[in-house]
Amino acid sequence: MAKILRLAALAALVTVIALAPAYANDHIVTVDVNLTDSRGIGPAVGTVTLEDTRYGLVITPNLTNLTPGMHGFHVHSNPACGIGFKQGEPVAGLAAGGHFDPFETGVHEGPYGAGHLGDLPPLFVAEDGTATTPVLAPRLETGFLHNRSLMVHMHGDNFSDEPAPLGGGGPRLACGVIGE
Ligand SMILES: [Cu+2]
Ligand SMILES: [Zn+2]
Repeated sequence: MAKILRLAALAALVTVIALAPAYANDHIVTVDVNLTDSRGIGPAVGTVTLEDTRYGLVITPNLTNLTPGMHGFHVHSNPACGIGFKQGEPVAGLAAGGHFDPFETGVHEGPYGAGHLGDLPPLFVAEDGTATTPVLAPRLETGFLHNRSLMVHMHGDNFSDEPAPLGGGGPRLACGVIGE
């Protein structure tokens, strides 16, 4: 009897080990990121990986050549990073559209709020211009994100539309299209 129980426990353990890595590995998406300015898409600055976990989407940057400090970081609606035009003038990254908002909330409340689903925790860039600190977006998963884009803004993000709209991130600094 004890032997059967031990075998059953072993079988359960083997099953858990076999399934766990499959869940993680099947849901990793790598995004190539480039600088963006009013002339269009600029030099490559690295990659960001998106990974589903039981806690939500883990977003891990491996970026260089950014300006130090905190940067607004969001999923935007369109799979594009080029310029758009506002009052006849070219604007960096405008082709990406607005913050990903499938439920049409129209409000910027950050990753823990009830507004834009694409609101992420800010991206931290070290003094040497690299970003390697992962962030967690608890409401997101990779299945929602195909054919969207990932955007890094020039300034930070206060998770509010006040005093500045969309967290105050301002100009679009770097961007990557989220593919398969
Ligand atoms: Cu944004
Ligand atoms: Zn937003």
